Amino acid sequence: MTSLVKPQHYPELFRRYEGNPILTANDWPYPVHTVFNAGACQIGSTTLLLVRVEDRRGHSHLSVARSADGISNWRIDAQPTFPPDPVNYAEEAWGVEDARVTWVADRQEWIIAYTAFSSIGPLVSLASTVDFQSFIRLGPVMPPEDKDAAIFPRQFGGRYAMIHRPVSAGSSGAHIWLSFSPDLRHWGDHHVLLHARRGAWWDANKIGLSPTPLETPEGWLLLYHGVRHTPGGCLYRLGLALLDLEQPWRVLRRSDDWIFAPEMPYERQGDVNGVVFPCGWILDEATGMIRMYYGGADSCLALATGRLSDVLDYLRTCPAPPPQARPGMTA
Ligand code: BMA
Repeated sequence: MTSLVKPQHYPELFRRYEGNPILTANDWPYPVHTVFNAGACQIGSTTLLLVRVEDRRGHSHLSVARSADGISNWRIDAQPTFPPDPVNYAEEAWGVEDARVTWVADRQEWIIAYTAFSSIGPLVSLASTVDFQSFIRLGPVMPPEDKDAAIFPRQFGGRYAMIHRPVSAGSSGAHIWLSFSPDLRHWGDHHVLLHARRGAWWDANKIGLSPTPLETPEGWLLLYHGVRHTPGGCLYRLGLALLDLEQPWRVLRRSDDWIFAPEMPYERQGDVNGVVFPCGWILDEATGMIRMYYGGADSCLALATGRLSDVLDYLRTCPAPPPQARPGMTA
């Protein structure tokens, strides 16, 4: 299978690493079916990925991979780092998936938002860690169906903020929501942050956050996925938005176009064809380069890099959406 013809006239904000995929099941020290959709963070000179690993039952766990350059020579934990614990946490009966990792400075710990796949649907759970060896579960924080969650690294007006994506039966779409909490356990002030568009749009009907929001001088940078249903199956593509730094419920910009989409064979063909799914990205402050780690076709892990200044330049050309509802108001 060959890759798509590369469009000439669109900006290439994120360039694929030519050695992709960077990690596959064959790299794992124990038998696994697939590895994909990794959260990512930088700890000193080490890049750490919290990788979703699926076994042959179809259940997922999370495992840590570490690298000095963020590209190669990954050191992978010999055992699952964060296996599901269905005995104590029934909501993890069918596995844990798609971690987003945030350093929360006022707590001096990492908060991991992940999907717990319960027997009545996926929901959002949180856990904390300081070393990615031992973890404290905070338990489920959103009922099913809800996923694609991440915590902001700092508080707003004395409250933590979380982006997530609830789905309700019979709804007119699955939208990205923002909620607040005084303690990371009790969440409220729910309101819609970004609506899925309708009709022919690439991000019609179903959207969700991709990596953890990234703080930039111009606002919180969001990368989100839109799911397009086609006769040939779903297409998961990525778009951008920018939120106000102090009032993150205010959407300053949103791209009309998708900026990254399945093109290469390892993105177009796998367990789920046509999927690019980042859960982590890392900004290198010294070079201004972002490393985006993404799952390809639910079957491997890949890397693409982009310059933050190019992304922000591009967003400045994107439309400012109409004003959103404020916290305390539902949409
Ligand atoms: C989404 C999530 C992702 C997955 C994607 C494509 O709903 O479950 O983990 O990569 O579907 O299958």
